[in-house]
Amino acid sequence: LGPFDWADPLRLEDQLSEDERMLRDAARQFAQDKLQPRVTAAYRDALVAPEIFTLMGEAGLLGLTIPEEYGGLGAGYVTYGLVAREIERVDSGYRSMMSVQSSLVMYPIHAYGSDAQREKYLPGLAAGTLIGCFGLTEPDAGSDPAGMKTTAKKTAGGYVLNGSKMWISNAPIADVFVVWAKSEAHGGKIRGFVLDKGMKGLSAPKVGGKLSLRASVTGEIVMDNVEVGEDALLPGVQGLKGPFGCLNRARYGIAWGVMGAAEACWHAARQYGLDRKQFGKPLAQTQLFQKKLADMQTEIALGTQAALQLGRLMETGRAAPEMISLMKRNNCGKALDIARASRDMHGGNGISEDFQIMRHMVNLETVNTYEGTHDVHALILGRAQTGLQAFF
Ligand code: TGC
Ligand code: FAD
Repeated sequence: LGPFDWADPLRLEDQLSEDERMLRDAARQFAQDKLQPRVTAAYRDALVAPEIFTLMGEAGLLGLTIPEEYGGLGAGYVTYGLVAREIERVDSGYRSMMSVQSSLVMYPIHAYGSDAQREKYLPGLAAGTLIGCFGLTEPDAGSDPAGMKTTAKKTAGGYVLNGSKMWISNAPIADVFVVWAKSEAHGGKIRGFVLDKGMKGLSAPKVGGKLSLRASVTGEIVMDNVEVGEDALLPGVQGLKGPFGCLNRARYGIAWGVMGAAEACWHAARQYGLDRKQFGKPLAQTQLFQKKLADMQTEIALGTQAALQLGRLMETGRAAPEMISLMKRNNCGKALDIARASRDMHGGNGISEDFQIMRHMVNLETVNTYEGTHDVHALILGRAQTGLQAFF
C-alpha cells in the first residue's frame, strides 16, 4: 500500500495529463493572483467588473473547449472542469461569469451558429472584449422553460422579438445576448437568436437586492419589438434541445466548480480547527470536529473523482444528460452542506467576510438553484429510472 495524502485522498492528481495539470496550475495562479485580492470588496459592494472578462480572456480561460481558430484553446472537458474548480475556489460568481461566456454563449454560437456568426462573435468573446449572456429563464418560466412567453414573429427581412427574461447573469454589461424565443414561422418551436447591445427596444436592467452571488451582476432582458435580420437566427438547432445542449456543458462545469468552493471551506475549517484552542486543546482534537472534516474529505474526494469520470465520458462522446444531472445535483448539494458545516465550525468568525466561508455558503444557495434546481434534477433522474415523469 502507498502513502495517504489527506488533501488528495484518491490521487486525482495522478489521473491528470501533464497538459491538464499545467492549465489547471495556470488557472489557480490567475485565480489567486487576480481574483482573490479583489473578491471581498467586490462581493460586499456588489461591484460590477467588466474588466474581469478581459483578464480572463488574456489568461486564455474563455471558451477553453472552442477550437483555436476562433480564439479558444481546443482543450478537453476535464481541463474545463479543472479550471472551473480553481475559479470557484475563489468565488462562485466569478465562475458563473466564465461559464456563461464559455458554455452558454460561445458554445451555442460555435455549435449552432453560421460561419458569419462564429467569425463575428467568437474571437471577441474569447478575448473578453465582448461580454455575453444567455436568456432562457422568464418571470413565469423557470424550471419549466417550455412555458416561455417570448416570441419571434417573422417580418420581411427577419424577425421581431417580444418578451422578457429574468435572472440573467452578465446581462446588464453584455454586448452579445443569446436569447431563446418561440418562433411562429417555425411552428412555435423554440429558436435561438443572437442580439447586439444597443438594438432598438432591447434593454437589460440590473436585478437589485441580491444577497447571493454578489460579485456577478444579474439582470433582466427586456425585448420590446426588437427587430433583427435573418442573420440573428442560430440556424443549427430548434427546440428545447438547443438551450439544453448548452446547459449540459455549463452544468458539468458547475459539478467541478462547486468542488472548488467546497475545498476552500474544508481547508479553512481544518486550519481553523488546528489554530483555535478551546477547553485547553485545539478544536481539531475533538471527535465532533474530526468527524465533520472526515465527511468533507469523503464527499469532496468522491465528487471530484466522479466529475473526472464524467469529463472523460464527455471527451469520448459517451456522457448522457442524466449523468450530468446526477453530478450537478449531488456536488451542489454536498458543497452547500460542507459550506454550512464550515461556517458553523468557524463559530462567530464564520459570519465575518474576512473568513470567506459565509460568502461561499450564500453563493452556493444560488448555484444549487440555477441551471436546474436540486429537486428538478431529482425529477430528471426519477424519470430516467421509472419511465414516469413527475413534473406535472
Ligand atoms: P423534455 O420533454 O424533457 O425535453 C424537451 C426536449 O429537450 C431535449 N432535452 C435535452 N437535450 C439535450 N440535453 C438535455 N439535457 C436535454 N433535456 C431535454 C429532449 O430530448 C426533448 O427534445 P425533442 O427533440 O424530443 O423535443 O422537456 P420538459 O419540458 O419536460 O423539461 C423538463 C426539465 C425539467 C427536464 C427541463 O425543463 C429542465 O431541465 N428545467 C430546468 C431549467 C434550467 O436548467 N434552466 C437553466 C436556465 S440557464 C441558467 O440557469 C444559467 S445560470 C449560469 C451561471 O450564471 O453560471
Ligand atoms: P421555480 O421554477 O419557480 O422553482 C421554485 C421551487 O419549486 C424550486 O424549489 C423548484 O425545485 C420547485 N419546483 C419547480 N417545479 C417543480 C416540480 N415540477 N415538482 C417539484 N418541485 C418543483 N437563467 C438564465 O436563463 N440565464 C442565466 O444566466 C441565469 N442566471 C441566474 C443567476 C442567478 C443569480 C439566479 C438566482 C438565477 C439565474 N437563472 C438564469 C435562473 C435560474 O436558472 C432559475 O432561477 C432556476 O432555473 C429556477 O427557476 P425559478 O427561479 O423560476 O424557480
